[in-house]
Amino acid sequence: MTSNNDQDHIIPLDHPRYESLKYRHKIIEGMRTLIVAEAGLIAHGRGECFDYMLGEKTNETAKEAIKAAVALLLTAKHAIISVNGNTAALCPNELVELSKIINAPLEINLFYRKKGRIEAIKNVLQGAGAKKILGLNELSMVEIEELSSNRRNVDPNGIKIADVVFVPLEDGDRTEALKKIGKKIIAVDLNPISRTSLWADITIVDNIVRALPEMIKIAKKLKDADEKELINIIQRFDNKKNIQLSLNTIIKYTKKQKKKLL
Ligand code: PTJ
Repeated sequence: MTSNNDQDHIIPLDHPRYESLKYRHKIIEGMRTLIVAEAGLIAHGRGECFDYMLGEKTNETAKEAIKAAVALLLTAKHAIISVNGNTAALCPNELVELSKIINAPLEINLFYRKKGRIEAIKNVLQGAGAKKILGLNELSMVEIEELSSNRRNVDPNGIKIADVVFVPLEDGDRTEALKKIGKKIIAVDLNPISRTSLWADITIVDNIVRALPEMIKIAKKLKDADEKELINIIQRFDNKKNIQLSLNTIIKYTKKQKKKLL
């Protein structure tokens, strides 16, 4: 049995690591079509390593963070979903679906601004049904002075005015800069001790390919909840404690694997 999702790389459907290989090849294919930066392959590999140590499952700790993240997005005045190459290549449909449910626009914001990448990402998001995408018009961009990377160029109607910014698969600098100018940050990062994870207000330690469907499920449930309930969920959440629990998951999983060798 073989899959036909990638013409050059035939992954047998009964391969024990089929899912992982499928996403790996989406990233490779994304790089060929300019959606993903070359460095995105390395970032993905780093993520895979942490996912292994987490048992490749969305655990209860991540689910708690997801619930708080959705509550924060639903209570925001101007929530924005920041889209980079890896996320667009891995889960364009889920980005668009979440954006519609929580009524938060998608803004393309890249670290590596190679020519043609914004267009390629725009096309994949539009193909997934996105109607409005921010971050497309380079001439109308404004700068976030606290940030020196390319990510400083943001849409005046998007990240610039947002109170809550959702940043899946992020590099540390921007999270720190956005926090300094008073934004609330929600991150998805498989590395619980990355700078982004430590700086964010809510860190979802999970693979984006599992976290987004779970966020969509919870958003559908919480969409009509009253504000008091949502605020309660946000106030009960403690990000530092949640990160500690994620680290415990890694320790427990590693110990379990160690025991198997005894
Ligand atoms: O598309 P661009 O130009 O905006 O660039 C995007 C990348 C990802 C290349 C850029 O932001 C980057 O270099 O990021 P870093 O500093 O490598 O950080 C990426 C983080 O995402 C790391 O902590 C990884 O562990 C984590 N990560 C990688 N893949 C996944 C992930 N987290 C969740 N789900 C994943 N699938």
